[in-house]
Amino acid sequence: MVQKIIHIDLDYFYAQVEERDNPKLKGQPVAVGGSENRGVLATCNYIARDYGLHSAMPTKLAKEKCPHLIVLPTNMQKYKAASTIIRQIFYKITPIVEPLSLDEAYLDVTDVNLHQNSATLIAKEIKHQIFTETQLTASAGIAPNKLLAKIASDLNKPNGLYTIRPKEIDTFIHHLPVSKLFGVGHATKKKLSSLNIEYCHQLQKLSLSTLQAHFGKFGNSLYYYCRGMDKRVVNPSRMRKSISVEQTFSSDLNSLEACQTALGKLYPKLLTRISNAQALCISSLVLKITDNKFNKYTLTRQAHEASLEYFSLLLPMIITRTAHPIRLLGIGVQLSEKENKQLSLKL
Ligand code: TTP
Ligand code: CA
Repeated sequence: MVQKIIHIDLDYFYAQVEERDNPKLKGQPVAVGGSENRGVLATCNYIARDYGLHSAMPTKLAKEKCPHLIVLPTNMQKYKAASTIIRQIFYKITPIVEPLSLDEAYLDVTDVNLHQNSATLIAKEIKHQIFTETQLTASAGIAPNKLLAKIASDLNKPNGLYTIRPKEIDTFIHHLPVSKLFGVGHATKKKLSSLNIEYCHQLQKLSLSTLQAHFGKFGNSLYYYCRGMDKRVVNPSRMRKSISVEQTFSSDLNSLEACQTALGKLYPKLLTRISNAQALCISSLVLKITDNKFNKYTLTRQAHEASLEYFSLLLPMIITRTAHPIRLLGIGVQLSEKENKQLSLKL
């Protein structure tokens, strides 16, 4: 039985909400984010993207690239209000909704008896309802699985809609860059490019055992993903248990001071991820390191908020566990199951 999955993703979400609420911003490059003094962009509209601007770019650099950029502070209350309306629209279509963040969700519409069960027409209707009720545009991807639905929603952004039918999968996947596959980040991409692999059809030539040898458990997923296959189901009860960010450094870090500097750069990225997640409570902070001998260490401490001060305090405790330089640093938070409590953030 073929699944019908829709992935919906609002366009330049925070900035679009700001544009909607202040029509004077229309036609101008607009970003939402922190101040020029050490802040980063949460996002920016497509006019600003034409200048090379993107999420997580330091605001100072963004202003250099686009001097007439309008940078607005985040207003989470407004984004959460829009998100609530959007989710209600999803739940009117099906209970099988898996929200990924405030502005993104998967819907399994395999058994939805609307529009003669055409997932494309259902997606059109969802886009239409979102626009009618929030005046915001969304992009939709429609495909037989989560992997392809998410890739498809990105193809005609903004205000896009793209359907991949079962018989189109082979052609579609053939020339897809491997970097588009779920879970392929910077490190995996680099490793694949050292094997001269850039596109899925090249990845398809590697056997399952070769992929497992290079990428461990993820090699198994890669084997199926590069064929456009994905067995993951839309999980309506899925709640994020943790949020983290990590960085592998091009040259190893040799001192606590260097690690503290790296921590200072990672921390704002963690905060933006936390603020974009579903509202749950923080139960602990997690630090992890990998040294240049590939020894891994993790430190977890109970906490109800993510603060740079506490991460900085914990850092020496984990660093001293190894005598070797550090190649990877990660920080994160574990979330408890309790819902409806405010996330506590120290910005
Ligand atoms: P995204 O869906 O990744 O981006 P977007 O909606 O701004 O743009 P598009 O989907 O059209 O490419 O993220 C949704 C919101 O999450 C975004 O509007 C702001 C927030 N966000 C951050 O705060 N920091 C980040 O690094 C990212 C990627 C997103
Ligand atoms: Ca989005």
